[in-house]
Amino acid sequence: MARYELVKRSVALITLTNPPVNALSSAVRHAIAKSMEHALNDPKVSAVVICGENGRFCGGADIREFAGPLRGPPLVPLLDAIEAGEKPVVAAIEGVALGGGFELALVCHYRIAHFKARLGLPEVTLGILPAAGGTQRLPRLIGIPAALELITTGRHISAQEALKLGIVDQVTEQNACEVAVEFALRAVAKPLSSRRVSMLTTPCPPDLDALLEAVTMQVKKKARGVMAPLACIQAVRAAATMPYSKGIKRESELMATLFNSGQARALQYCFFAQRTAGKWTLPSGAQWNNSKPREIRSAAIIGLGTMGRGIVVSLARVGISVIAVESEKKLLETGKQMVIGMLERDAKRRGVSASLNLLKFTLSLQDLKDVDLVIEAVFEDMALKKRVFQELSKVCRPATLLCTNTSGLDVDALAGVTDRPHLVVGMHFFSPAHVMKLLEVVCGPRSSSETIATAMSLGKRMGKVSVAVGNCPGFVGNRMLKPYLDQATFLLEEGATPEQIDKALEDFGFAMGVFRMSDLAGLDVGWRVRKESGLTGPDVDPKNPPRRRQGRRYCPIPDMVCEQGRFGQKTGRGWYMYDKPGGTNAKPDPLIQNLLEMYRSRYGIQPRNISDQEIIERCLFALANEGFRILEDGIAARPEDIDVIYLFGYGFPRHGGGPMFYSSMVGLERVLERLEHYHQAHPDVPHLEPSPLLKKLVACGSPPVQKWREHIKTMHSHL
Ligand code: 3H9
Repeated sequence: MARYELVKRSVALITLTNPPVNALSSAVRHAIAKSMEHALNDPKVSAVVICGENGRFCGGADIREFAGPLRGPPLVPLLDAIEAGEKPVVAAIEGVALGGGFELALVCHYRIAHFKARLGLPEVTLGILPAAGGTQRLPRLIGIPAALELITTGRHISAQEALKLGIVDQVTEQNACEVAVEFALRAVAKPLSSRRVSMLTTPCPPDLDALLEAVTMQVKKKARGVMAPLACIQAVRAAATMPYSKGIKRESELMATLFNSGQARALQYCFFAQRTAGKWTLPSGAQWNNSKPREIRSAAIIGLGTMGRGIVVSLARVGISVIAVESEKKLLETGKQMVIGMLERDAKRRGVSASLNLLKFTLSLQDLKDVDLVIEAVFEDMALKKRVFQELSKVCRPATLLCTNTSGLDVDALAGVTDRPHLVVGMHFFSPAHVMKLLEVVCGPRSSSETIATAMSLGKRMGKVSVAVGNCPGFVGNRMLKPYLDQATFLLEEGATPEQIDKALEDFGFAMGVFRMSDLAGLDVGWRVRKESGLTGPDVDPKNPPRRRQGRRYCPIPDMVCEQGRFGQKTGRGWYMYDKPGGTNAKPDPLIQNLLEMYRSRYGIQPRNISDQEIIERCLFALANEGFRILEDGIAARPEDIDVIYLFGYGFPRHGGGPMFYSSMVGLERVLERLEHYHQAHPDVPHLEPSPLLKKLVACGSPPVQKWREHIKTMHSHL
């Protein structure tokens, strides 16, 4: 777990060897302790260099070990001993120095970084704090404001920024390890006292309290209800006001409050879930590590609406040539100008040049005959999409992959109109597509493993978190959204207001409440879908009771809002009112209040006080209940995939872990009991009826999320 060798006759070179990121597992800590002891006691050794194998210094503590009891030497005394040693120790940082890895570098007396290295203390993103002295040493080294920013955000910085901040002593374009060895030899004669960061006095700004208060406000606003950043601020305060010996105790106390918290468990679950999600597998045995993706050099996008434009930008900025197609000259010109503007702004922000030379704009599908892949992003209309796919079949060379950016239509029905159903796959982007990280890759029953591998790998190349899902109406994300939205509107009928429901969800941690989110997305989209499915509009049988459709409860309030031309932010009116069309400042609208009151009196509904707890339970348990059904139906392979979709596509708070993990944290038994209770009160709402899988899991003793898969029949998997 660490290699020890003597180089240049007197330098002990300690190489961490724990692939893939040289995490500080108990075995690695043990090996470092032994190697350091050896180096300090060997009279031949005059200096030490610590580096990591395979060009990676260290990715920090081994997060997988957090779930069990602490084994091996604890990190704090180990690091303190390195710093206190009488021989100079140099960190040779290549790749990453993160978390405990960065803390290891901080106890070295000198730090040399390769110019491509990245450093940071991302513990806060895992619900904990840098508890191996990071909160005490970094402020002493670079001052309170800069340390606070890095510790409370978890931001990774480049070697160049680390040099500017005074974190590293030298940045090199050569082999950092070799440079560090030469550096160590020169350091032998120099005194070490000023190089021990824990011995430095923290440079303390005169307005410390005001600064900490301002950062606290910022953090509370940005990460509502999240504990770790607040604990980080307290630890940094200790660095400013206490000697190291006391500050490190405070750091440890704060860590103890966070370490076993539900938030830390959820955030660490998210870390692994995100990495698991890319590992798709099909019942045929084809999976992520045995299916080769095709290389995509050129792509075409059909449709330059909001989605199409975002997809063009996502492709062009990773170096893929894109042909963008529109049906009319005016639409093409508008789309072109917008794409160019977006790419230029994006390039300016990233300090690179805009890749405009990769773009071509055309009105003719004939221009697509040689592209490697097409993504259709036309209006959400099956007949139109089918026409486009038929055309593409005729025009594109037989090997071209045909992808559809639909948010819920049948991908297999589209595959069926082409001459290559095995090369058809869904790529469901989220709006705005160049910003949102999520991509649902929708696998039809005929999509080949190579096609799926290519779509997943293209998503990764575009910087997306890609999740493979099965083909059913709404796939995973939008299928689950329906019961969630339904509960919100039923709660309106029963006495709640949009602001009350949104506040409860935002206090829970959602980026946006359900009504603010709907206003942003546009209310007309769902209205059109409801009209097409015969739930509202002139085709509805007048004998149908107004609050029932297809034998179940139906809330017509969203239709009534749309009938008034209130389509959300874009029209300046929706569930809220806005200063102007396109405005974002949502204010409660008395007209919506009136509409709700009139509606309730018309149907004789006595409004009641609804608690925030009921709002959360009904919305979130209905959401998770559909997630259980999705698992049963084989539309998602694992609960982690569902959670990742909700974290990256629907603003579910990371410290809640996602709807499925949240259910397990609340306790499956409790979720089952509450769903039974609400279903009894609302028997005409099938989404509240507990799913068989939930019942089965409870009957099996509520196993942890990672074990649910063992209880799901995969016979009818759609993946
Ligand atoms: C800490 O240090 C606490 C301290 O303050 C001490 C307190 C006392 N542990 O991301 P990748 C796995 S907290 C265990 O796909 P990349 C990862 O799951 C820690 N496993 O690669 C994956 O496994 P698999 C603070 C880890 O190149 C594989 O390695 N440190 C760890 O895209 C490859 O990972 C952090 O928060 C770990 N620490 O990105 C850094 N790290 O192959 C967390 C990774 O089975 N790590 N794995 O799916 C990262 O941010 C990225 O992994 C990194 C590489 C940037 C390093």
